[in-house]
Amino acid sequence: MTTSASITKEPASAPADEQPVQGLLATLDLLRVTRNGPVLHLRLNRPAKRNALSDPFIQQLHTVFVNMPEGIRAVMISGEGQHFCAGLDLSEVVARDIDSAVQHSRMWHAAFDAIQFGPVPVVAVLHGAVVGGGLELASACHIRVAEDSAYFGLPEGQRGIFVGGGGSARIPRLMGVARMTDLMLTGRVYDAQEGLHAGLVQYVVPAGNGLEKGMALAQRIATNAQMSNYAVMHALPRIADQSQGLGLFTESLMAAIAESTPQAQERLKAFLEGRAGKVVKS
Ligand code: 1HE
Repeated sequence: MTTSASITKEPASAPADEQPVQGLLATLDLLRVTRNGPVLHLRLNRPAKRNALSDPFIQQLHTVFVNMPEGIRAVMISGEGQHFCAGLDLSEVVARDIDSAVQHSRMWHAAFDAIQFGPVPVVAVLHGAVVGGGLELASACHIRVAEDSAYFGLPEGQRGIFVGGGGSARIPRLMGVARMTDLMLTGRVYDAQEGLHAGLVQYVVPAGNGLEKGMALAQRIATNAQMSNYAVMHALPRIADQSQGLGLFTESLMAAIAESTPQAQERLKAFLEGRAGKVVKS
């Protein structure tokens, strides 16, 4: 189902250039959803519980990515309160049987797959605790911006459980199996700079600057040709999982599709006619 989210009057608490959405996405109580032109901003909105991810929370995240409003070209996810996300809502885990535990994990997989392999690129803005399922959520996004207050951990080991939200598949692809093993076995916690060096995040900014940086990146991403963004989101990680021979073949097909779109043709012509920007180091 597609719900078009049109613009309504801005609430006092929203930044001046962000507008609330209407329709289905406005009914979600665990997410506050606003838009700034082509960028949808999702705030995890359960600060009293440190944005711990309950079942309804995961379902609401899923709902957004399968009901992306018309005209949205990028998403930014951030967390309300002192922390990005405390991970799985531990109060829901007690006394779950094996069947429902498997189904529960598969529900997280479906939601986070809808983020990673969804319609548009997603920028996560991270601050405070980014732990357990919170790190799994961040790892399903495409760009991660950490404020220097951010810290990363996988306390599943301490809680007697294992990752179940796709972390074992996604996090080693960012930081490597050895580093993830260290976090899980020893309870080690990385600060923002360590997260940057390990490959968990692409940017670190001073506390309080994350939303501005994240929005600037999302707005920039939103200007790309849609098929280029699609190729980066959908083809690149799959090619990385393929053998070199299969990867090169997939790349050729994806490249041919991307360059034959009208958007690509127009952009290539614009450069050749001196109407497009050059590549410069900012
Ligand atoms: C929670 C949760 C939660 C807070 N589930 N309720 N995740 C963890 O093991 C992390 C557990 N949380 C913490 O270590 C800390 O809460 C924080 C470092 C994130 C934040 O500390 P702080 O001092 O700011 O907050 P707080 O006082 O610990 O928590 C405030 C409230 O949030 C409190 O509830 P209250 O009713 O007493 O006010 C906490 O109980 C509640 N809360 N975190 C439930 N996680 C798909 S598999 C994924 C597996 C995992 O994610 S395992 C990792 C789980």
